Amino acid sequence: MNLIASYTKRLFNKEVSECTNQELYKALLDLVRDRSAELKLHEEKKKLYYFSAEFLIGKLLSNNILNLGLYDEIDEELKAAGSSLSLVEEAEHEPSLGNGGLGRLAACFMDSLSTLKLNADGVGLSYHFGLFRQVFENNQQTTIKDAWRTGDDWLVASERKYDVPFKNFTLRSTLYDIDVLGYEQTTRNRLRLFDLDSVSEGIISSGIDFDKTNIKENLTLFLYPDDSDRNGELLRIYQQYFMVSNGAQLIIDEALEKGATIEELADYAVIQINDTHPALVIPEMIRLLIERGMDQDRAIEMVQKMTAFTNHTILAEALEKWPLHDLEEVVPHLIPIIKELDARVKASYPDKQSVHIIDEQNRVHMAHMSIHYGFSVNGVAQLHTDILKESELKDFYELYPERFNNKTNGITFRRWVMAANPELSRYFDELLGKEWRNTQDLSALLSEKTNEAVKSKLAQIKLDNKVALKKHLELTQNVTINEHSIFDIQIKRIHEYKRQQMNALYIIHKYLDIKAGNIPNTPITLFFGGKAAPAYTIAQDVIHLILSLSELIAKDPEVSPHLQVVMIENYNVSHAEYLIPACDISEQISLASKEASGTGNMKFMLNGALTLGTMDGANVEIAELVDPENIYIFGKESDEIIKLYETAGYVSREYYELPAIKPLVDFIVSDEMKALGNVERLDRLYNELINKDWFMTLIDLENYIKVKEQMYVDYDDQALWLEKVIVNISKAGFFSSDRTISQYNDDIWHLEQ
Ligand code: 26Q
Repeated sequence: MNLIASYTKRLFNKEVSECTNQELYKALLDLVRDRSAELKLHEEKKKLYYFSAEFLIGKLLSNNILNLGLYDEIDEELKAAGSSLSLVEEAEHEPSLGNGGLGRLAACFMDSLSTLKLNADGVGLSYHFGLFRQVFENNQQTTIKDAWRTGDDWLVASERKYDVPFKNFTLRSTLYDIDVLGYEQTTRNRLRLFDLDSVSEGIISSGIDFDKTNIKENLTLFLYPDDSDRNGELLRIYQQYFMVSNGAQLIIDEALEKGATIEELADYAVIQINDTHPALVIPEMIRLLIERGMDQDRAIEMVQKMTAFTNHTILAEALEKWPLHDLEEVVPHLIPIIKELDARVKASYPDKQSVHIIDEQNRVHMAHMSIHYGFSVNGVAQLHTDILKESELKDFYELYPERFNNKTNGITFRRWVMAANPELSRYFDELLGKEWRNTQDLSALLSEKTNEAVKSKLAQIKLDNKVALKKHLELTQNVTINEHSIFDIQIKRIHEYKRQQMNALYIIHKYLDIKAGNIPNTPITLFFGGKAAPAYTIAQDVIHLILSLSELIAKDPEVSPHLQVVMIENYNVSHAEYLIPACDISEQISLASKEASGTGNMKFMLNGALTLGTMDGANVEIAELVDPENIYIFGKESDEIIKLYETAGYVSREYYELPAIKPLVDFIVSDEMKALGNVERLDRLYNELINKDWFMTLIDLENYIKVKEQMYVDYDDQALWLEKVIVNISKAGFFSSDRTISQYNDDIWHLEQ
């Protein structure tokens, strides 16, 4: 009972009960650091270096306390002193070192790697501000910088420093480490984040604007937002090269320090590149090996044996292609190597332009380089990998069928149920015993499917989590929600392919329906959360539409008792931890073939929400596991969508003219919307939907409305609804990232266990 007291005494000369939450946070930070330092680093020969431009780790305090096995003890001590872990954690500032799914996946993987006792570090950048902070003003997104490095953070400066050569100057780095603890382990791994010594926060002018050309002072200031229109920004290349050159030097040094010779490097290191953002590690590592005396053929062969690539997208516009000219500007010393790599491909496949690294417009295809000069390529869900093999990367699959493999994504149960939903976790303990915490096997719950006591307990936990979310939103954004309503949630980056705009059109449908006198049996609260890339105009317009609808409905006394729309400001991991446990309906409504996997879908399922989704990404695997009666699937399937793209067969106007659809789309530019919204944004979105609609919002709209209405009706039969919930939870074990990481290790990395 006296764990924290010794720290508060030493730091503040106070009892635990006399401390502010900020002081308690500092005390616990020190306590966790001391305990972490007692955990050993791995000593096995081979190490995985997981290279990623993003690690969306979220707050670490309660996660680390949980992994140290101190959760209950500390929470009790805090509660006895009138506080709690979740209150103390309010004092921690979440690091925003990722955009969305890819970054969060990397964080879940780090947790699983440590838990599975695998020797593995993450390699990335220590951005000073990470992704922007989102603020709503006049129903629109504005962006400000997010200072997360408060001094009371988890970064620990190391002694390692490297020089990274660019065209006209050399920049120096410092390596910062963040410990990554596994669940109840005696060993730890680290996140290795490089920062630029000469960086200067003073060059930020206002908001998130800064001098883009001042590389010596800006390189690690910000994380790039996931722009949908890529305009070959040089700074992004500077960042990527800085990350991989530092990482490659670290790999070589660590191997040599263990007594390796440079010839043996591949026995000491395997590199996973998380999408193409770190792909320049291939030519950089080749360059460094040559510099250390290896001949070129051998260096290329060695790097090829060490490097594996994960693809996270099939959106053509998201595949990185850097103009050779830009690379010449930034890293001229890599150009001969990239040209050599390309020449070898062209010599082998002279007529197969689709697999060349440098194309006819002199652009360097990072994915192509990663596939030719790596030993493994994987997609992140079965459907995604199949599409890569059959269409996007078909020509590569024909050349190297043995390199292609699937690794369906997963999530760490430590954060996404044990820490985020402790009440549900304790109930699992009670029902199933504690073993699920190590195995993530919840299948024994299935036999409780018709147990009324279990159902009512699950309903009680859901209500408690709704109340917790209600309090959280009252505190953070001053809105009040109805905990007795259906919680229908869509939280993810704002992107046309994810189709938040389709959900918004549903809201219009429901609004008009209620206006016409059709009152829903149970009130409905629709939640949205997500940031839009600042350069992505249509995504901004979608946010504006949702916020305007939210205001319209809130101000309408006829409708507001039955329908509420809440857009979460600055959606991030911490908000997700409140939203997901409180959810009834998980919106996974991407246009089929476009969402590589999704991982939110898995988090919701685990926390007892039912999925409303298309046959896309990992939804397909969820549907296979739970059977059709326990999931709400709608919309066209991927084969048909892919065919429509090939034949340019989708004409949005044909759908717009349908009597059920036209009034909904027209409402966007109605007088009542224009009275409270920005006319330019509303007009633009309206025109986009009727004239282009590249991600086919209207094609699935009618079917979506129908299935969603059915879902609301089914919710009222709580006995049956809870049976479906139980089936979903009982099948969620497959989506543990421990399973995913075991598969990566068995098939790709082959680390000692
Ligand atoms: C690229 C170039 C320039 C600027 C930004 C970017 C950039 C940044 C981030 C491109 C893509 C991303 C992020 C992609 C991403 O999050 N993909 C998601 O990965 C998840 C984990 O595999 C999947 O579950 C999602 O389906 C996929 O969308």
